[in-house]
Amino acid sequence: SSMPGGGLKRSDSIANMMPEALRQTRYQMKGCFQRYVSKGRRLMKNQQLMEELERSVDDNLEKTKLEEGFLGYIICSTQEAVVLPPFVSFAVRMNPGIWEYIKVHSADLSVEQVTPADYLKSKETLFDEKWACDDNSLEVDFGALDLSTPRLTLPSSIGNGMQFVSRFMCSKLSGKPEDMKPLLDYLLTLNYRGEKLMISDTLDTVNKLQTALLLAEVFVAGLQRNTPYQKFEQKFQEWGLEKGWGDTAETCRETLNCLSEVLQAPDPFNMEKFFNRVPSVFNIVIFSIHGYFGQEKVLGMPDTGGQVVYILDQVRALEEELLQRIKQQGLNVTPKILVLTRLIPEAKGTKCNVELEPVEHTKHSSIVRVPFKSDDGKDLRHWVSRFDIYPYLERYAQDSSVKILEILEGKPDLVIGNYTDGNLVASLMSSKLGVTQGTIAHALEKTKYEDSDVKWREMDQKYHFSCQFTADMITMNTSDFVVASTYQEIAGSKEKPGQYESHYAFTMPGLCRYATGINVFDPKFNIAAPGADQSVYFPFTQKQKRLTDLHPQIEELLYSKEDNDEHIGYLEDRNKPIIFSMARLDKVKNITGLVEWYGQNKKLRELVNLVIVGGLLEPSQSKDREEIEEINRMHSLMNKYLLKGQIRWIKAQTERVRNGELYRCIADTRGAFVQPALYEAFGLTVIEAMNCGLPTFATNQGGPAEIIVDEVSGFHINPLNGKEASDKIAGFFQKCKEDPTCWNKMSTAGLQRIYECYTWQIYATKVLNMGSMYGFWRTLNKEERQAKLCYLQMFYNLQFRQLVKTVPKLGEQPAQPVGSA
Ligand code: UDP
Ligand code: LCN
Repeated sequence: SSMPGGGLKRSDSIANMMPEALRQTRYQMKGCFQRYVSKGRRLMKNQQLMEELERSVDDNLEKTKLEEGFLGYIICSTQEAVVLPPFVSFAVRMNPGIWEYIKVHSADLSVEQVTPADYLKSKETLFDEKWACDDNSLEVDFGALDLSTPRLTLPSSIGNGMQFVSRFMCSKLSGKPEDMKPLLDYLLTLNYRGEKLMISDTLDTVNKLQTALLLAEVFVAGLQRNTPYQKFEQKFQEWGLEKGWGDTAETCRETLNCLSEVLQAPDPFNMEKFFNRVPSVFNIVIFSIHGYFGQEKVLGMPDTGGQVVYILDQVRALEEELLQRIKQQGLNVTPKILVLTRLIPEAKGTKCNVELEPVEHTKHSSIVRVPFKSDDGKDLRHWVSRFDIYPYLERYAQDSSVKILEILEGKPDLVIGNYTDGNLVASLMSSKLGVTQGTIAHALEKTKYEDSDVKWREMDQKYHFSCQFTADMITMNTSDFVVASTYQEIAGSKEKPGQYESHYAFTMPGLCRYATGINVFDPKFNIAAPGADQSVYFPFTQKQKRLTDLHPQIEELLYSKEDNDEHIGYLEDRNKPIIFSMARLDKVKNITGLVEWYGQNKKLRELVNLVIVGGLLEPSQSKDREEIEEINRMHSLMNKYLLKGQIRWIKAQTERVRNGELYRCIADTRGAFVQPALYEAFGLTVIEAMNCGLPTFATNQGGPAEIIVDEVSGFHINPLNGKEASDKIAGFFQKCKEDPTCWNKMSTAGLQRIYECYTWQIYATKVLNMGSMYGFWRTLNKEERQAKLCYLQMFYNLQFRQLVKTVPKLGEQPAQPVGSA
């Protein structure tokens, strides 16, 4: 049985089993290790290790034996190895989240298990030897401060934090009645603007509380189920019970019973159920700082993509869920959700220069924009790339706090950050105000660029990863809970480490070594997948809701013959189904890859047309370096494969309502959506397409691999194997031609998958439950938490602030975008 986050039990550790395995194939292994060390010092990745293992054996039978044996398995599970002759150190990952570091002597094949820090030191030697050897280089170990935080142990449980927190709470509170004291103390703090909720100060012992609960439960059980709370409010007050138990006799009875059960002998089910009802969250602040954040004309602006869509939908869903809960709690309270972003005076036709804007389709939620300030106290006028934003954040945290306290007339109950900048500001605010904090990071930049940690110096001028990764470490460790969209975002897959997991132990030579950064077995990690706005993305079959007014425009967009500023290319044969893709024209989105696959696949070209929405159409129109390259590539592919007549390329479309209808019009052609990204953190477009009933082919690299069950609710495609991917698509359309029910089946199965797992309603329920559960959880280890916050505060001050000084303040002039990766 392995222990989480690295250490294995001595008896079955790799280091323990390896010598025997090495002995069995000693001769071949010596050859293999000789190869590893022959090129001198270097960092080797998994693929290289495998290749050289293979090359070191001539005999095919021996080769198979070796690869299928235990050693082959270890090397296959090694993410990377540091070669410092005569030693080779391996970072082995046998299972998601579980790492072991071993050092092998290449000549005598002796094996030693080493700590993550020792492994990192060898790695640093390759990049900055002096710093690696310095005993007093900065080493940070956030894990050292989590002495009593329980950990999950099974990789399969990662991302189910809440469920485990509920169990841990039970064991912590079990036993003598005094052990329940923390829960009582917590309930005594509940209030709305000073007005007590649930229990009054008279119930100051667990015993008194239990008695009151019993009396009240017996009483409400005798009433008509739907008797309104007001009818027996008086009675409750006599027992020391305040508002918040429920709106009717029946809901009150359930809540009372739940707490009675918990107090008698806590069990995770009742614990969770009780906390899902506790009135503790009314006001929420969500940070999404870097612009452009707005409700119209912002998509397609630099650094603006899924995050904006996600937050607007999230706010609507959270507000709806809050209203429903408040009603059920029998309270007359108006919840508020504020989305805090940056005010940009030079707004380029967007509303990003407007201070306060209500969120559409909500009653009580608004966007609040607070400007960045320059050193002389003036408002910063221009957009600043998310990579250059660090110098403005601390001041922003102060200014936005003032604004928030003013609007809410008090503290929020929950703050949620998005992306590095939003999370950092959320951390500063939650530490200062003592508020529960959740973090969300749709994309952690560290994993997007290979070796961006050890090679940080090379990239720092352009990307300022020294600031970004430091900030990410601070926020992940400050936060009470983390909301991830998928399992792979946290802990990857069997083959590939997750985004958070890659922050477990890493080093930035010359800057800081993270002996433990963040451990994915921490119960703070939770999966709550977003959905798509179902009023915009609904099935093509819902005829009465279809936006037929938009059909002439969409008809023009898809089928007119002439090129113009909006689109180029045309579709000769209207009778063919359309395969459709829509994304920002970034390299990772791999839209040009799809165009090339299509160009090269004769069969696919016979069967379907291709429609692309994304980017701008001419290189001269774009400022983004990466986008310019992709635009040029689109043109050259269209020429090379003579695609005109079969492809339509439409520039980025910013109207989501029309986009919804566009997906449905594609479904009318009995087409499909294709998401070919080299890597996709989540993939909102996949969810949108499936909601419209469009069969979907999506990358197997990242989130979509989890959203879609291959061949059941859609298809996985391997973006690194275009031939295989395009054959798979062609195969489906060929089959549909022979048996049209095939298409309908896939369409329906996709929708079913969405309704079961990917709706905003499911999301909102989960996130509000987190706010409530972790709000209590954070009170249980106060001293330890406090100690960790002190450590983090020191790190912020001594490290982060210094790094920020290296970032030029670019916001005073119109910026040249770095290229949004
Ligand atoms: N989108 C859009 N117009 C475009 C390209 C994308 O409206 O031209 C929307 C798309 O519908 C989706 C979001 O932008 O809601 C992109 O989210 P996704 O997760 O697919 O990618 P991201 O841009 O966040 O990496
Ligand atoms: C989240 C996204 O979805 C991307 O579109 C952004 O580029 C990234 O965050 C940074 O805002």
